[in-house]
Amino acid sequence: MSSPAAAPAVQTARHGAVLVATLHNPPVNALSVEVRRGLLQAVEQAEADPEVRALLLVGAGRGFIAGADIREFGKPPQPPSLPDVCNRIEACSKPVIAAIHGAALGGGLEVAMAAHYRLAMADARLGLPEVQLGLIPGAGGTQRAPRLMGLKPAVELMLSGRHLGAAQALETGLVDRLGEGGDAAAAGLAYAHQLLAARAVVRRTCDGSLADDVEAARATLQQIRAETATKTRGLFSPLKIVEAVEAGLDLPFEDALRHERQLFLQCIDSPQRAGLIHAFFAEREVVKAPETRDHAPRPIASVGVVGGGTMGAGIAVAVLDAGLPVTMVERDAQALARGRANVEKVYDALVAKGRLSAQARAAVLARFQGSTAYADLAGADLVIEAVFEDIAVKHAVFAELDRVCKPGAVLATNTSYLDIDAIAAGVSRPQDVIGLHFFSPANIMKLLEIVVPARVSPEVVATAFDLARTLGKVPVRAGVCDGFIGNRILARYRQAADFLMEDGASPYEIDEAVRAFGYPMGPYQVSDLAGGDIGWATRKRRAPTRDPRARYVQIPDRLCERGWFGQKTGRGYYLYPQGSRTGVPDPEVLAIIDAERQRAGIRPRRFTPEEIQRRYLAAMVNEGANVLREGIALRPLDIDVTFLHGYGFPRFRGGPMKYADTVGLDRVLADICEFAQDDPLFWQPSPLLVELVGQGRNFDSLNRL
Ligand code: 3H9
Repeated sequence: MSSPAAAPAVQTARHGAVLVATLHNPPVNALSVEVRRGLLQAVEQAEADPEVRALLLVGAGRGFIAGADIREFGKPPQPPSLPDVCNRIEACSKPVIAAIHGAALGGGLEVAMAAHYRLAMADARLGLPEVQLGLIPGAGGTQRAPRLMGLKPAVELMLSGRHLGAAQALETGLVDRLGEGGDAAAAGLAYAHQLLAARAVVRRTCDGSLADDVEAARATLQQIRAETATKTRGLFSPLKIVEAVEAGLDLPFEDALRHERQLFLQCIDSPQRAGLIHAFFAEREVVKAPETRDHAPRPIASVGVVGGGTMGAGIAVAVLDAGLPVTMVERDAQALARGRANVEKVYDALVAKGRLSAQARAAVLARFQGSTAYADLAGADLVIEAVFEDIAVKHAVFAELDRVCKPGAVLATNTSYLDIDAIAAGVSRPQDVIGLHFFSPANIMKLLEIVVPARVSPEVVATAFDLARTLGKVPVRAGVCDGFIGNRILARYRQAADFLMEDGASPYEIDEAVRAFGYPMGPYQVSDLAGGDIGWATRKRRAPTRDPRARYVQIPDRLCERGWFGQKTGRGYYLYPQGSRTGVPDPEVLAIIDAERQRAGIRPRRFTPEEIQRRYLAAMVNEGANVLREGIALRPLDIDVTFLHGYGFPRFRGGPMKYADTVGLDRVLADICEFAQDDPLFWQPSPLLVELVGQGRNFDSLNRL
């Protein structure tokens, strides 16, 4: 069977003296090789046709151009390159006009900046977000943006990666005018005809100057470089952006472009680029769970929340923020008043900071209702339970929900550890029961583990993914086990950290090594922030089922027994003098650790930061492999996204499984085997890891379902 020839990616049509070149490369008009070729041909066609006096570039569909085709990075480059295309557009002897609607990002904005005139529609979003992918603008953006907007705003745009709206783009000089109506082609055509009528000349961005006062510009860049080095510690591409712009101060335009290209290629080769682009695609893959393909979600127009503690209130706020009504149920009037206060506190803080008007606060809270009667949840389409983590308490809540909720209502639990299959087994409608594991603070943290018990209907799973989209969360599908994906893996690497601590590294050295890897905080700082009592409760719960042969570090218990739970009690692993939020090392903690080492008969030894990182990550990756093998996570990328959005894993490393691929699975396995010499029970290599190494495969080979 022969397939019909693909429609050209750039289609041209004459409208009087204007040649309109329309990009057709759904979904986002990325600059694939066909689009690049099509753009070049359009310029040549405009040059060659004596009837054509101007060329108009527009995008079909949702937007202008979302940038280079990210899927091409890392593959052999195919001509023409984007810089060549942009230079050819700029060199065109007839005026070229870009009419922008929707996204004009990265290479898309670079195409527009190479055109001679730019018009933005009301919905336009313009930006140079390459930095978020570990790149710099590589098709003249570092040279043309400063010429249009001024040096400092252009560098700020490139370093932040943020998008500008149409009005802001006009204000900064990035575009020349705003288009009327909703049709970019029509508005662009009207503008082109006006320009022709006014005998507008070819106006090349490259002819402008990068900075009027070169020395002042150099000083500005020097200051930006210093600030960037501190702010983006460990990141490769931000300083390359500054370098590319600075080169433009001294070099002719063409040479500056060549320099920009070299820096761009250095970024392309960096593992950070690979990690960040992996994160970009992984975030878009996680939403495509199998159940979402064939099953329509149930409509969710009202939500109930059981429990008004930190989690319940945070979930209520997340739902209110998405524009839905919430009914909160608590066991008595006092608890309900606390729950309501927890919700109001969030909005009061926003009003105090000037981020929300008193009127908007009132409008949000008008959608919030409190009750002490389960019967008030009878109309809810979805109820999320966020009560105390105790299976008997959960069973009691679900029995009530089973009694009062309407048929077809989704019954969700926010448990972090408990067996959701058991919770589902306790009700008459297990097909409606699912886990929605929010992370604290639930209105801020993006991650939502969607925990899928055995008997839930696929439609309910699809509903959970749809809810995540409504709430602006990043959903990850997880299976039922103790801790699901995130907390189960966390428990393992926290143990590895505790072993390191008992064996000789101080908590401060461990935190520092973990920060040096790219985390914002180390595990002991996190423990102090979250409250040591949480982990203590978990350890007590697990004590009866703990393998008696397994090594158990008692240092955290010693701290908890003293009531040192972290920031909220003024001390934990660190001291927090006078309510300060940044801790200082505590000699008494070090003394407790010493005493524990003696009690356990351990002669402390030194660990380098690199040794600490190797053990910490090997424990994470090994448990990740087990989670995959057991089907708790669908793909390695689901684990990556979980850790990027819920556990502070450095984004530029792509996630733990991507990181393991970068290091090489054989090396990770060799580390685990080495560590197993001291503790073979803890460091049992995951059979999946062994299998992959044996087959010469990596985790990424499991990402394609
Ligand atoms: C660059 O331009 C380098 C140059 O300076 C120099 C070159 C020499 N390529 O996000 P969505 C896919 S670097 C390929 O869900 P939205 C995406 O994977 C680039 N594919 O939609 C998804 O696929 P699927 C600088 C891309 O409406 C589908 O499109 N540009 C690209 O929520 C829909 O995407 C950027 O960094 C791409 N460039 O958001 C912009 N972009 O359906 C990156 C998207 O199979 N893109 N896809 O899962 C975005 O920020 C958002 O996609 C956008 C739309 C805001 C455009």
